[in-house]
Amino acid sequence: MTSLLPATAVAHPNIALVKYWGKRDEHLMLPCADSVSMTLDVYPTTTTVQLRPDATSDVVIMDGRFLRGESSQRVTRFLDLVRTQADSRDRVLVDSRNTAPVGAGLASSAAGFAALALAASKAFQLSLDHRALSRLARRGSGSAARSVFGGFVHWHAGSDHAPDPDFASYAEPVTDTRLDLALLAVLLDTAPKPVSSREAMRRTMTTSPAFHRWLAATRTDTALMRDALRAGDVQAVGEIAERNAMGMHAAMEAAVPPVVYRTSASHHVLRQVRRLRAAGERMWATMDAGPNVKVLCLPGDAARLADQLRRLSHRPVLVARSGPGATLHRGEVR
Ligand code: 2P0
Repeated sequence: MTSLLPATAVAHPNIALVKYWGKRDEHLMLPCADSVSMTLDVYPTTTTVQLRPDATSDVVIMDGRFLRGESSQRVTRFLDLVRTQADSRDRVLVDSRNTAPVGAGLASSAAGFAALALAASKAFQLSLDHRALSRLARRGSGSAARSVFGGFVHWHAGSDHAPDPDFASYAEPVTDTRLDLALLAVLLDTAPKPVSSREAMRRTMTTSPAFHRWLAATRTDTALMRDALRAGDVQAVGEIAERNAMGMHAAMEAAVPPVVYRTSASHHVLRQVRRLRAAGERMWATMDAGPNVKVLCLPGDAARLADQLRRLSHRPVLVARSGPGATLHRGEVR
């Protein structure tokens, strides 16, 4: 029996300190390696799911517009997973609102699918624990598995030798750390990505001679990152995060044809980060599937370093802190 009450959930984007890049199973969305992230306190996505038992198709509204084509089908395929688990054929109305500005590089599918997984599972009255919710969110977008939780999060790749590889790949919070980090995002470019991250991952895996070396390093980096978080060692966390991200971009750029997200403006900011660090500042860079440079630092240094980066880049710099996991509240579909 399903409820007709709408369910509303809120989730935040996350930034990976050890990156997820490459799937070993595209259908089940199983990553090649573990990753470690920090959920942010900025730009929540709020998603409401309302069952429409008499309808013949799902309706998806994103930021006030009807979603069509492949984006809408991706949501429907995800909802089919929820329907299968709930043993229901009910169609739904999804109303999702993002708060990230276009091009911030933080309007990720992670917050979107984490919020959708929570709202949809509640609307269909599935009782999922957090781990099961992260498995479900993963099926929408890999990194969404991590946005189910707040603070630092470890997404386990699981193993193909596990009895159920889908079951073995879930995220969980990192509880053995007291480290508090800030993230500065230098917003360099608002143009759409030249290549979607899904296609870029595929191309990197299949054509980049540097991919397997990066993947082997990433497996080590996850263990080292967990140690560094446990020790509260900001320098080790920063160094691992920076080299892991730069190695990921080097691997992408060695793909055929190359996947190039770093622009001359990105390289300019990366050089400034290295220069300031050489002058004694504790700051480390990371980048995702776009040109924006994100900088990890201690919260007490964040405002000052953000000012320096604004002055040096002439671009807006966003300051984020550690944020909460996905949460639920009942609401009305507007
Ligand atoms: C990450 N990124 O770990 C990496 C680093 C971007 C660069 O997760 O295909 O949108 O939906 O699983 O999660 C972006 O990839 O990709 C991502 P899909 P997703 O944050």
